[in-house]
Amino acid sequence: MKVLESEFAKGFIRMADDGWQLRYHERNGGNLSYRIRPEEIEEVREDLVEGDWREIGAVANEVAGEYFMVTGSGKFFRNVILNPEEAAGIIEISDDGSKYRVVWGLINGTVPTSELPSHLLNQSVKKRVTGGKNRVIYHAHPANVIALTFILPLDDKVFTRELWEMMTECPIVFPEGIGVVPWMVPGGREIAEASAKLMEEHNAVIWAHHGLFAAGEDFDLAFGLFHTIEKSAEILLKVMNVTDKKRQTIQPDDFRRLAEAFNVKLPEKYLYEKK
Ligand code: 2HA
Ligand code: ZN
Repeated sequence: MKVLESEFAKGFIRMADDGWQLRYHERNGGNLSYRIRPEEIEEVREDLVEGDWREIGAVANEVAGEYFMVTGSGKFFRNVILNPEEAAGIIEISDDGSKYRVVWGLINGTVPTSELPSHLLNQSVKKRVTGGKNRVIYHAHPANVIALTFILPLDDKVFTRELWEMMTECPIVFPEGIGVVPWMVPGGREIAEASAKLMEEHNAVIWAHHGLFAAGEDFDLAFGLFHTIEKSAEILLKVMNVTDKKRQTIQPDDFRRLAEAFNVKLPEKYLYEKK
């Protein structure tokens, strides 16, 4: 089968286009990776080639030998649906986790996303902590989340609690909370390692004054998490636009009752009493 006939490629392209439609991707902003199942790669084997091995810039040995569909560096998300073979591609990771080679797409000299180290380190951590279930890592520049990084303290506990309060479903969608990385230079190993460390505990990590990373078992879950967090940030900004004091909100004991009713674990560190 051709790569573009496969369900995973169709899901990847649809998610990229959804992100563009929802205004998460100005210009070439954002990037997406999907860890391909062995049976999915076998289905498209006839369509693959073997490029030259190149350095990743970080060691991702927990995903050694795996195949990923990734977006291309400098490519615009709005073009993924029109020209997926140039805006995206499939890479194979070497057996020592330090190199990759292109096996499909990324044509006309395109290279994988500039955030490849972050994607592969996050993919490594999430693969391990989910027992292999997590497959998608998604990064984009959602306006409301970014705006909050100028207003709230850059603290996991504050971001998680404030975003939980904005919609009752939030703590059910991200009970493990949201990690926050202070401003750092993007594209390298340092920010990749800082993010991956937070991904041990969270499925979403905010990069201050830059954007958001979300992880998920499939495209729906990763995109749904990203979308929920950005919508919650939008509500919080709407409230803040009107007042700096909420008349009423969801209280710590309400969250505890919610956790019981929906059978989720909400860490107590997020349920502090506010002054
Ligand atoms: O432009 O989002 O973080 C791609 C990016 C870099
Ligand atoms: Zn970015």
